[in-house]
Amino acid sequence: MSRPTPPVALTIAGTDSGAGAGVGADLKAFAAQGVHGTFAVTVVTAQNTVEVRDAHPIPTAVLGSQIDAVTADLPVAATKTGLLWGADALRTVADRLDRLGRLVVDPVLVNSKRERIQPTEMDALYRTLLFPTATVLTPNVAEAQLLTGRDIHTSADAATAASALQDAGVEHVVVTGLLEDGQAIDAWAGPDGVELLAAPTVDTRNIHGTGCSFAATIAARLAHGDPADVAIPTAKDAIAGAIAASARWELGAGHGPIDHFWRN
Ligand code: PXL
Repeated sequence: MSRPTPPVALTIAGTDSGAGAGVGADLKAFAAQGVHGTFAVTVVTAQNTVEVRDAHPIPTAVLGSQIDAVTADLPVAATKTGLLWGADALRTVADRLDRLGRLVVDPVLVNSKRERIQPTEMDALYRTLLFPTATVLTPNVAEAQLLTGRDIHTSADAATAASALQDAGVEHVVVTGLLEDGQAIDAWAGPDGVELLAAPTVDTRNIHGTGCSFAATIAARLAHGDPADVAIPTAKDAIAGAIAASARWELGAGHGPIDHFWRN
């Protein structure tokens, strides 16, 4: 029997050939929430659980035409942006904000070693072109440090940084990935103040793509029509469950993927 039409979400992100992070993770996160996932690729990476070997940027004209093709035909209710490769890719997205539905911006500025992988001019472009339209912003600790110029060591620092980033015109900012007292803490600044979302840390190497998946799950819930203050804690629980479920998986010699479908 045919089931109801699912909502549609779009991810604008890079690919990870190991399918731990990027577009592959986002599509799984969308599917786990019962959302039809679409995608526009910014950069193709040759990557596994251990390393990124190569990166081939997609011409911005082709990035734009992917977004145009999807949005011309499918009812995109929410979009997540991930790795945008260079200032022109960011401008290509910014030119199309009116067609993206509710927006989650995951500003990917550093690699897993916390080294910068995008030019510094991107920081200001994110702030002026994308943040004001975003419903939710999800920098990790390293990205929040770059975007605010403040050091983040404690959950209190993360909360301060999240509040500071609201000044760019975003309603909800979640600074992710702070480890403190055996808890994985996200500092969430919303319209009513700051809240800390905590989950027990899990002893596992399989954490590749957690940031991508968290942001994509928020976008999926927004596509369903959830308000952001429901979507954000729902996504935190979904990803905490996914990390716990894949803790003992043995996929690859490095940081393996998480179990998006742990509830299925
Ligand atoms: O998690 C950041 C990220 C985003 N996008 C792509 C990635 C990664 C990390 O590996 O590969 C494509």
